[in-house]
Amino acid sequence: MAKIAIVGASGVVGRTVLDILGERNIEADFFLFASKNSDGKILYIKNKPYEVRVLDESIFLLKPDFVLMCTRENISKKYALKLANLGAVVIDFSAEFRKKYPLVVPQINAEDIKGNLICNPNCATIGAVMALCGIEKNVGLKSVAISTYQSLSGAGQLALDDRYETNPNRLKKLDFVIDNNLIPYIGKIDDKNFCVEEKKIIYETKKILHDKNLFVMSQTVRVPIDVCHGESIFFETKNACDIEILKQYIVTTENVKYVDFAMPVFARGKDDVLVSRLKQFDETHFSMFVVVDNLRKGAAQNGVEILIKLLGREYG
Ligand code: 2RA
Repeated sequence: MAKIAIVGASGVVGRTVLDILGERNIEADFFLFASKNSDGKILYIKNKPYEVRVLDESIFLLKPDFVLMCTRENISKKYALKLANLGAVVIDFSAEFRKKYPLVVPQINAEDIKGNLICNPNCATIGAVMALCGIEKNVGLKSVAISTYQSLSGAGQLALDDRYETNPNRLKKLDFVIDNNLIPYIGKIDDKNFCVEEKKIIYETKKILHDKNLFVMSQTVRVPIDVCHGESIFFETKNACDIEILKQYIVTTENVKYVDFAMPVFARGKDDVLVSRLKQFDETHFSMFVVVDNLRKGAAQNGVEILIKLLGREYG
């Protein structure tokens, strides 16, 4: 049986990974790691208890076959490559290695799963590429403008803790009060006025869709909801297309559903990316509204789906 380590197991994404491993009935020897704060905590995979260990050099002695690194850049930087060099196949959720290593959404580019370090894309990117993939494959895309409405869980538990805080001095994670507010950037803003999240979406969309020439624009916004990112996507196709046919192309991607109104209340806790309100402006210009559960398909589920592909290859 495979030895699988889950690093960052007690965080919001890590806990969702444990839920999905259980839902998908993955059988393996699991080892859970997290920071000192979670030392000794008991977490469950399909009702089976596991004690959380402190992440330190001992993980290298464990020699896991697979590692799900549900961690931020600083931790991934310290552990991911070393684990990969020791023979583990690492699925890394941080942005640290996304430019140099395969960046995979299994429903789109499973063929890119190669080597010992595979990157899980940014949550908002995953929602967008899932909705765009069928269009890109069938009619081609010229340009895409992605405006996001991103939930607090995308920034972790501390941002969720800020949900109802009205005193700016008591905020744990966010720069501004989010209660009754919108924050029009996510991550640091550079000297050209692009924030980190916008740059991730622009770069990753082209890489996953294998289209260097695709023109991608992005504006990202944090909104006061707990889970699920909304994305308003305007796009120009290479070839003229009828709106009803386009709708059929969109749902050719597995786990993409077309609904009347894509909303967090319908997407939360579900496997599917929801697409709605497809509109046609002229022969080649369209828009749609997309919602993805950022903790599931936007993070944990995508990582577990990469793992399932790898397990099939090694143990199938
Ligand atoms: C966010 N997408 O929502 C980012 C991080 N995963 O903050």
